[in-house]
Amino acid sequence: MILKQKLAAQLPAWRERVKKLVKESGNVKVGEVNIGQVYGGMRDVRGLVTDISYVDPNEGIRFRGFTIPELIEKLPKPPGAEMPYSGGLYHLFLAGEIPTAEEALDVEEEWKKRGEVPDYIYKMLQAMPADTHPMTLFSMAILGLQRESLFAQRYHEGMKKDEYWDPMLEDSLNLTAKAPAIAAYIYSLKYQDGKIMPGDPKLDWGGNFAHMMRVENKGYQDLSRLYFLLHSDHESGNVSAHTTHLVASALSDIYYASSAGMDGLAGPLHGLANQECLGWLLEVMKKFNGLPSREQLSQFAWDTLNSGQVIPGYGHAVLRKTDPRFTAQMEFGLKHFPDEPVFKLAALVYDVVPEVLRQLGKVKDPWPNVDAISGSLQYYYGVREFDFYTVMFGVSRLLGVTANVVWGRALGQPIERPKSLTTAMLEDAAAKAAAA
Ligand code: CMX
Repeated sequence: MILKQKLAAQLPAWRERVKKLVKESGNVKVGEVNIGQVYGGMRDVRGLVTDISYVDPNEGIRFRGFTIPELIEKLPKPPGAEMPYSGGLYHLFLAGEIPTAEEALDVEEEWKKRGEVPDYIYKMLQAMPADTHPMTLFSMAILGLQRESLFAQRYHEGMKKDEYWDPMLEDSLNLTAKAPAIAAYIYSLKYQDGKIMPGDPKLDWGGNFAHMMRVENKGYQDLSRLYFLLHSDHESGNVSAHTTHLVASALSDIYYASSAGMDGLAGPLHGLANQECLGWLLEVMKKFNGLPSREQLSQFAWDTLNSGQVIPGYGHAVLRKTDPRFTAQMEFGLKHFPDEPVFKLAALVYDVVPEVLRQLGKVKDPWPNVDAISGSLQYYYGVREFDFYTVMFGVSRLLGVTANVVWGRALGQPIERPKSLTTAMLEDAAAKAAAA
């Protein structure tokens, strides 16, 4: 496979680079940690490394140095499509460079070969109670595949540390290949007739997801490709990426690690915000029997805040400007269905809610994040069961977390184990600082 050869060719130089950095400059400080950060969710503590993406607080995400508009322009696209192959994005994540069409198709073809979901996974999902959350089913399906892990098998047989990345990449390709079919089946099981929709071998990974969801529409194929690009990676400190990295650092395989990552994604302050968000928009529509005025919407937002809830889809731990992932989706909606009422409401919320959050005084980022609008685009294409939305986020996020874990293994990253302190120790440190 081209991707594997490209990765293997880079590794010796990368390993040397990291070894030299740590050996010669291991004592150089890159930041300090204060008591506020220890008790405050480690915000802005510089303790992780990834070369796959970087989130600038004012600019937003860059994947391997490229902004979202640059990627949409430069990555190869299926014939006639507006949005790029996800296989090309995965190549970029892993090999570090924009692929040719041939290289993007190399990944797409691998995914096709590896995409069949074993029957026991379907049976396991069918056995669950009907009210099980789709994210629980998704995480279970990933964990259920663990018995297939080549990494686990080869580790037990004995392999050199330098080789770890290879079965990790194999596992990652096998898992990401199956993820769209698993997600579409969960949708069928929960909201359709429970039948397995076979994939279309003529379609790419993103387009095939749309097909397996039974939304036979070129617009939805492109939305799926865009969605999978936008949600894939957001550097390594977010809950899903960090959890996956942490679990994998114990040399747990990709199935254990990314299933745990998906459990973090299922939290309402993280990926589940996209389902909360559409729920909130629909509540507004219901209360005002359609689009509200600006004043009505502002009052509704205040009512939400006064009842102790957050405005889902707004705010971010790192970003301090409108999330470019929001902007890309907004542009897609404006181009394809500017007059759709729920989309129009999402746009109106963007006009009204930042000012409300600013007035609240404590929110560091009053701007929308990726989740503020994604549901309204799905809604337009008829995918309206919003507790499914985080599963699509999960399919996409697997691209980022698996690529990171492969690189983590390739560079020999060790088991992660930060140090804890007691509150009394922190009080002691505070008293000493005050006395000095
Ligand atoms: N609505 C109401 N209050 C908000 C808020 C929002 N959208 N965003 C932040 N705040 C509040 C926080 O709850 C916090 O209040 P307390 O001091 O009373 O606890 C205060 O403002 C300061 O928070 P912050 O430093 O600005 O934000 P954090 O880094 O702590 O949290 C996030 C970031 C995303 C969890 C938060 O903005 C939030 O809860 N947003 C709504 C949920 C959401 O959209 N999550 C999705 C994020 C993207 C993703 O991961 O998918």
